Amino acid sequence: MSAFKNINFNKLKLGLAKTKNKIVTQINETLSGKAQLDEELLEKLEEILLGADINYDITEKIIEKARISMRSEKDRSQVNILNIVKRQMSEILEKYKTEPEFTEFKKFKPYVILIVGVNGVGKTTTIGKLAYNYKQAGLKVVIGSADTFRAAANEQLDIWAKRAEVDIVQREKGADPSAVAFDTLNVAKNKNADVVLIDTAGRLHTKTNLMAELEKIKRVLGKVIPYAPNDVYLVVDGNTGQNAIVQAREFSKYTNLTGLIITKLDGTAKGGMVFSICSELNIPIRYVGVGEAIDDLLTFEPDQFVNALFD
Ligand SMILES: Nc1nc2c(ncn2[C@@H]2O[C@H](COP(=O)(O)OP(=O)(O)OP(=O)(O)O)[C@@H](O)[C@H]2O)c(=O)[nH]1
Ligand SMILES: [Mg+2]
Repeated sequence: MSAFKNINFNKLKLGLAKTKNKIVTQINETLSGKAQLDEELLEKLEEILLGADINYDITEKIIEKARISMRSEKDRSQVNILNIVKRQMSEILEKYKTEPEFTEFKKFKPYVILIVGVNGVGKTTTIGKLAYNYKQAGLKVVIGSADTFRAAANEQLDIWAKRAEVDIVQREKGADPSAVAFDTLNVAKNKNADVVLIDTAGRLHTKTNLMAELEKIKRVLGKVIPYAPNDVYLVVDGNTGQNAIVQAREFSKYTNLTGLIITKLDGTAKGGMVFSICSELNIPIRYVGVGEAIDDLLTFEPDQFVNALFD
């Protein structure tokens, strides 16, 4: 759920350039010169889709649909084949179409979002970007720095808070992350804040003690504000491809994930993983990161995403 929409088609298109190149350009090259769709072409299509980190099931679905229309449709032209693929890809993302919006968000003051994920995926950067967007939407934001593990974590988040012009709550390195979460909610209540964003240390989903720490942070948030957190977003790195699904499943065992944020799509040709995630997980993708700048976080819109790939 969100109180802002950051939609920028051109930015998305640019951000997806590598993935687009991998999928669409290859498809176009394969199709060009071929007057008609045949089995050989279908096999090539299959290879391309699998190579772009689109999982086997989805690839098969797309190919099967293409095969059916190859038999039934008169129009076997390149444009039509591309349209079939595009339609299939849109359908996969379709289930994310409905999103409860602003009114829900406004019921909670503050609205509390906990950000989790493995090391280096872009959690802190994403918090900076989210804070900026919420602030731009006219909301009062407080960030909590519950990454007390990494030496430079406080400084890094502090820089983002200054950029976004929002308040931040920190403690010394080595402090209990739950204590920071506790402080942050109290500060937010006192300041009558609208949104709280809590950063956490990167943790490997295989380390049970670190995962248990997340449960504790969540528990403590609920002690200060019974409904908190409203959202727990898992940040995954677009470069990890299908491994993001493993991460999501592991984190889900410890905490109820309400959304995914996929970062660094600008640096990868594996953007096809978005389709795999949609088909394999029941967790909606909320935002995608397409760069390191403060306005490089975009609201995930299924139609836009497919259009940006094929535009
Ligand atoms: N190109 C690109 N880089 C990104 C994006 N999001 C984050 N990064 C970069 O990824 C690197 C790691 O980002 P952080 O925000 O520090 O990641 P983190 O998850 O907080 O890392 P830990 O706290 O150490 O677990 C930084 O260099 C960011 O600039 C993105 O959408 N695109
Ligand atoms: Mg961090």
